[in-house]
Amino acid sequence: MVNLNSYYQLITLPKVTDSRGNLTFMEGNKQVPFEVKRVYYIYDVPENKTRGYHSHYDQHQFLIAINGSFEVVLDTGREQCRIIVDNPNIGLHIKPGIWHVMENFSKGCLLLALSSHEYDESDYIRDYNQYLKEQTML
Ligand code: T46
Repeated sequence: MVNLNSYYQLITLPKVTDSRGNLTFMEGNKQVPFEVKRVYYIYDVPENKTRGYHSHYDQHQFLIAINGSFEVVLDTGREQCRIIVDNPNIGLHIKPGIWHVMENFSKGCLLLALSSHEYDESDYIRDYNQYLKEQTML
């Protein structure tokens, strides 16, 4: 049985502070633990709307709340946890194989996502029962 903790990691990014403000940076295969193939961002999420409800076969995601906050529920079918993402210099690395839901987006939240793969719908499992079935076959 694979442990829930092995599916994710919170990574603190560098933060360069001087009298002009803060600067945070990240590079693929360095602070971001995979080669970055795609960037997307999620914003203007209406109050109480939720997103995600899928797992990936191969893709890694690295999620940052550039502004505001959101929460991610991670679920293996056996274990669940909730991660609050609310700091522009802390990224959440979500590995493949974990069901994830994003919720409780704050007003004005800007979620920046880096992905290890180009967009490919066949990499998604969007049916929870299918996900559970595939988990039990592991
Ligand atoms: C993930 C979480 C954290 C594209 O055409 N290209 C893209 O690169 C992406 C990300 C999405 N799309 C299309 C696919 C759907 O028709 O945009 C539509 C909305 O995507 P989705 O419903 O998958 O969005 P979320 O917020 O539920 O999930 C997204 C990522 O898709 C997913 O990989 O892990 O954010």
